[in-house]
Amino acid sequence: MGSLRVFSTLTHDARIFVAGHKGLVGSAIVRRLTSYGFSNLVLKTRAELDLLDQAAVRDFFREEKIDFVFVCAAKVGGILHNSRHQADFIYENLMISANIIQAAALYDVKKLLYLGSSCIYPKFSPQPIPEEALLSGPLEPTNEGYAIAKIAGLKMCEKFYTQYGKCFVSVMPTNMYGPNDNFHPDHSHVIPGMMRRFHEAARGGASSVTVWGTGSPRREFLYSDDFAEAALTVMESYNEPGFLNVGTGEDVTICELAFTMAKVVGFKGEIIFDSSKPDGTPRKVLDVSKVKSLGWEPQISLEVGLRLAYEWALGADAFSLSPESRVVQVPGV
Ligand code: GFB
Repeated sequence: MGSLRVFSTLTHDARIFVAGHKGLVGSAIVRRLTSYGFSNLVLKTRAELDLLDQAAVRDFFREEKIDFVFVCAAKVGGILHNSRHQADFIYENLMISANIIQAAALYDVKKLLYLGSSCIYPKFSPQPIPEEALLSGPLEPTNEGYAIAKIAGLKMCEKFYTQYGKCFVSVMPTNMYGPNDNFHPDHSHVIPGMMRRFHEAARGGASSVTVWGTGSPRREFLYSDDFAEAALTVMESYNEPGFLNVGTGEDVTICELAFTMAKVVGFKGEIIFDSSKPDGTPRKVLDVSKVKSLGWEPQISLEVGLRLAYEWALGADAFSLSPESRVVQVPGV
């Protein structure tokens, strides 16, 4: 028995491809679709379908007769990894986006949902950031490669919508966290990276733990299950060539995040801020009024979400594996 919610765009017999289903975002969408009783999901590992291979992606769409696509596959990483591998980030994300969007158009996908990211807005955008701020100023240099590729994907969807009438729409999620995140100490985003560091400090009885940057940047965080519900809402009822921001509309400083993390993980020592590490963009909280007007609201507070993510990480042994074995290549935004 699935949860109760009436769907009209997504039909229960539809073939739904979730690209990147093993990652943070894709796995949350699969959990949510499954809980609503959608069983005709098409899921492919990287070994089964290389999204960088245009011919393989075209063959896949021709053979599988896909109705709906959630594009959660992307090469992603936290601030340090992103800034040091910009060639890989621009190339892989351009290829993944172009291959999927073009093949979906060619083989008559009914609707496609593409994921951008709040970090692709200009570095100094008005706060909260409205959708109109896209391409209105210079980008944050630490993730310019990633941002250019994601902007291209978003614009491809818009242009395929206007030129060919393809219902390809996008969402612009804020920083997300949750199960199946990447807990690598250096490659990860701030929540899993910090969680790992605090966990190891607490378990090892360390007197202090180091947090990157000055602690003053502000970030907005959304639990992946809340995002998944928003993604289904947008897939159901947003039909315009464009995109919608998805976030909580509220942010905290990295310093506040660190104190909440200490509470969740049970770390009682000193927190040291290492200002030799990059801060990144000073602030990027989203204006979420448009997505909220579709009837969606986030349900999970930051502290509750951090507890859920920590429970998941402990249960999945996410901290005890060697860092290299935890590197996930296609985990969503
Ligand atoms: O999640 P994060 O790496 O990405 O967060 P961005 C970076 C912020 O957290 C910076 C601080 O201010 C860091 O100084 N920070 C503190 C840490 N401790 C840590 C830690 O242990 N690990 C990490 N990673 N940061 C990303 C983009 O920007 O936003 C990506 O680079 C992506 O492209 C993502 O799209 C959503 O929010 O700065």
